[in-house]
Amino acid sequence: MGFMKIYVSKHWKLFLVAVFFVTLEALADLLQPTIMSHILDVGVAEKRLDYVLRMGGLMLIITAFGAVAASMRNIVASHVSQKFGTELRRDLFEKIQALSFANIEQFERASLITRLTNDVTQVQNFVNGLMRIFVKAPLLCIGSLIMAVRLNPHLSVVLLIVVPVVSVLVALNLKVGFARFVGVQKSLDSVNRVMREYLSGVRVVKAFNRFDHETGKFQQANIEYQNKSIQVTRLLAIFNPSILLSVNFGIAAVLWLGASRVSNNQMQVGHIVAFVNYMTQILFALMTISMVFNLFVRAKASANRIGEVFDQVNTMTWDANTALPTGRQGCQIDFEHVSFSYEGASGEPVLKNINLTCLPGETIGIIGSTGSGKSSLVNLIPRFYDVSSGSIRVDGVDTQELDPAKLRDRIAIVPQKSILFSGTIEENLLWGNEHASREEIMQAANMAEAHSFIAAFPEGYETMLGQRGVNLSGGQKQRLSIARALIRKPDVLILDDCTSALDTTTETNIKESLKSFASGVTCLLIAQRITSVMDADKIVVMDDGEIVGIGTHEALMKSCRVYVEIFQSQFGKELPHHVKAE
Ligand code: DGT
Ligand code: MG
Repeated sequence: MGFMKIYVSKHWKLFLVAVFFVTLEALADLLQPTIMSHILDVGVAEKRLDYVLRMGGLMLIITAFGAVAASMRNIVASHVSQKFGTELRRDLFEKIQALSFANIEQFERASLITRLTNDVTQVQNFVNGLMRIFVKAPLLCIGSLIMAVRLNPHLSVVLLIVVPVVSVLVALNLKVGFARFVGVQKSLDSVNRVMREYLSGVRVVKAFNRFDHETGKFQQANIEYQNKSIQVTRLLAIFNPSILLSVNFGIAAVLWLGASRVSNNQMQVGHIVAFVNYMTQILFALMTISMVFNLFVRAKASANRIGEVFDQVNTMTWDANTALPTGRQGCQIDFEHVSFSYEGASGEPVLKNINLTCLPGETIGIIGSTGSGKSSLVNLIPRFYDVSSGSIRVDGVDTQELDPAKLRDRIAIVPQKSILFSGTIEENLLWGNEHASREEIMQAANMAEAHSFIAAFPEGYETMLGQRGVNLSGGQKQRLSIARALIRKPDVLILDDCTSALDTTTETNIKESLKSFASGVTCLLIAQRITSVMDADKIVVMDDGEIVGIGTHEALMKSCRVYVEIFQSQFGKELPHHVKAE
């Protein structure tokens, strides 16, 4: 909840303005019953019409005054709470943006979305409520108490019993409610998660006819959400009427006590009417308090969840003064005894003791069976994750000391799974370099064999892509993400299995263009097909998280069993006689 301080310090002035108007409004409400009692006891009892009219006029003026104050506080409250909500959402978004993958993986994606949307709204609603009714309720409650006691101390005995009973009820409501509201929020998370998973995989769900299964999953989450919400509503259904009942008993007691006094001529009717009026105001104030407390409980649960995100300390640190040496094309990358696990130092290592040097301008092919750690290896270079032990040096600088943004400026990556964003093709390509000219874009698209299919679209480079580029084929997406990387003119180019969806002719063409492009660029090329990496300067063979061979194709054919096995599985040749089968 510590994060709230920032916003409090930002908005407290306007908040006070709202409180000022609320106070005026409450004062107006508090004066009415007393004036009413005067009208009854003086005007009506003594049959003085002019007095009744005068006092009636005063009541009208006070009401108008209260109404103006009410509109003012509404305006201020809406303004402050909207602004607060927007700022909170923006800051939370920026915080999430700045977190490392390791940080983000501590939260489920769906829960991050609920935190950004529903949780922020809950807190915002509370802030709004705080300024509109929450401040008014205690004012009215205490004010009515004072006015009632002043009006008639004898009747106030009733308050002595009713007020503590109701306070206990409100407190209990709070205590029991909190855990339940947290539960409701959690189950809303699951509904979102199931929905998200379903929507992102909707084609596969339909293809495998898993509709019933998914519906079942959704129903389960949905019903749990329903049950939790019902539990909370039930709780409210018990507490609110009990509060109502207690106060109504109080009113009955006032009428009963008052009636006996009036008949003894010890009290005037107007006092009883006013007293009952004050008690009703107390009742409504208490009901509002318990309602706003529920809002508070919900907001607190939400604020805690938002706080959890704000409290994340970025696992990635760097030294702002460290920079990569400039003026050289192509970077040297050194892996020294690198081990890595996705679950932190204690987890099962995905990479074990990796030692590898990529010289500037070299093209390194990486091959190995699926799950052997190829993608994990290259993802360490732009510091998507930090190594568990060992170090990676780019141009001699340990990446752990480098600002990831500076590091990533020099690197272009074509991820294994092409990810594009909604927008035009051109906008997507400009991700590589926002200042690229049309010529440069077309040149890169040409190299990536993408120009011809883009030009074939009626709107060419202006063609709109759907979310994640759904309106493109897998191969088209791959070629666009290659072009996007080339536009960047990087020092290090990482191609993670980027030709898997392309036919061999297209792949060969791209490789030819890359050869001229990549001269001087350090290029890491992951591939499944040996032909894709055969002519690399160096081929790295990965097996189960380890490097089992580094060398040229010829050298590996002689010395690396795993490489030969991959070769055989792709070309079906006999084991060359000079490789000893182990
Ligand atoms: P591929 O792309 O199928 O040819 O396989 P590689 O060689 O690229 O394998 P890689 O590096 O994606 O995965 C190596 C191991 O790491 C494998 O056991 C799965 C695991 N792994 C990969 N990505 C993640 C991740 O984001 N989180 C966690 N916890 N584990 C991951
Ligand atoms: Mg991979």
